[in-house]
Amino acid sequence: MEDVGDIKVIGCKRDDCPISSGGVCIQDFEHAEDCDQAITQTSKAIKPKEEFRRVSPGTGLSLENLATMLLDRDIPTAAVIGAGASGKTTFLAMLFHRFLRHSDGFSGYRFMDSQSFLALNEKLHYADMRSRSTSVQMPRTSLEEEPVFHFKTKDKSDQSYECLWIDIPGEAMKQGLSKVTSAWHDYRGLARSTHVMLFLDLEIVADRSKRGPHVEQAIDTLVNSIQTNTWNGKNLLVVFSKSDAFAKKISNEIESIKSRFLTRLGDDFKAIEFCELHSLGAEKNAEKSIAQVWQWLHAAN
Ligand SMILES: Nc1nc2c(ncn2[C@@H]2O[C@H](COP(=O)(O)OP(=O)(O)O)[C@@H](O)[C@H]2O)c(=O)[nH]1
Ligand SMILES: [Mg+2]
Repeated sequence: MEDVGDIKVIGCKRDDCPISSGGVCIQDFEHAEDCDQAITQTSKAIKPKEEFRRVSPGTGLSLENLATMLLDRDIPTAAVIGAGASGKTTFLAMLFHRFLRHSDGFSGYRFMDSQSFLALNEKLHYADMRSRSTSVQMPRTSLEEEPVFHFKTKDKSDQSYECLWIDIPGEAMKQGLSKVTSAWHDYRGLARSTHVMLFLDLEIVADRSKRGPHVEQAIDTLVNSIQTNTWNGKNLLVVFSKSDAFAKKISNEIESIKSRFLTRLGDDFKAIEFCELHSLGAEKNAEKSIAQVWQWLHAAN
């Protein structure tokens, strides 16, 4: 159906009708444009522009903000999941920081804009402090908040890419072990996500006694999410996090975890990719993994 735009009453054919001077229709039509005496003007339909539904920058976007943004356009939306302290929030803060600091580009992309600048800046502050000391921790991502972060970047040929990130609290992994569908529905952001980025903590993977249960728990969570239709058919990126400190000695273990994922989940997800990354430590090895994450997120699906 064609959008005809707004019909506005600008006067009345009857001289005694007060509508022209801001009064009500003399024939008592609630909608004066329905009166056959009304003189109307049709304004041109306004097509919502990008600015039209812009949400204002501030702290992390709410899920309502997210819903608003998605009304206008499809934006790839990545749910970041993983056990508590696996490095999810630090990753988001450092990702933002790297783009911001390298204004001429980082891993082939330039930072353009964010509508959740302040929240990431605040997280970054903790991440920065943490990288210099061992006593400061990132503020815990609480169960109540499921903050969404917005990024806009451009590549060398000026093509722009928008994306959204949902920082899912670590508790979701524990609750995800439950096969109760309603437990999943508490995480509303998951239902809106197009991509799932699972963090596997290499600090734990490096520990022989913890490795097996950690990986199995993550796989079980994903299996349950598929059975409850939470993430079915989505693109999965398995991230081995904190690779600055823990990756080198355990490359064989990482390979066997990859096969385990493909065997258990290969048929259930549209695609599974793997990536090693670190948010703290030297930056020079980070570019390749960020480029991979960006390509994974922005590939045509
Ligand atoms: N060595 C190292 N430590 C990290 C890295 N990313 C996060 N951490 C640390 O891991 C802890 C948990 O990080 P956080 O981002 O809060 O985890 P979340 O619970 O998954 O959001 C913090 O003490 C971080 O400083 C990393 O890339 N390398
Ligand atoms: Mg967190």
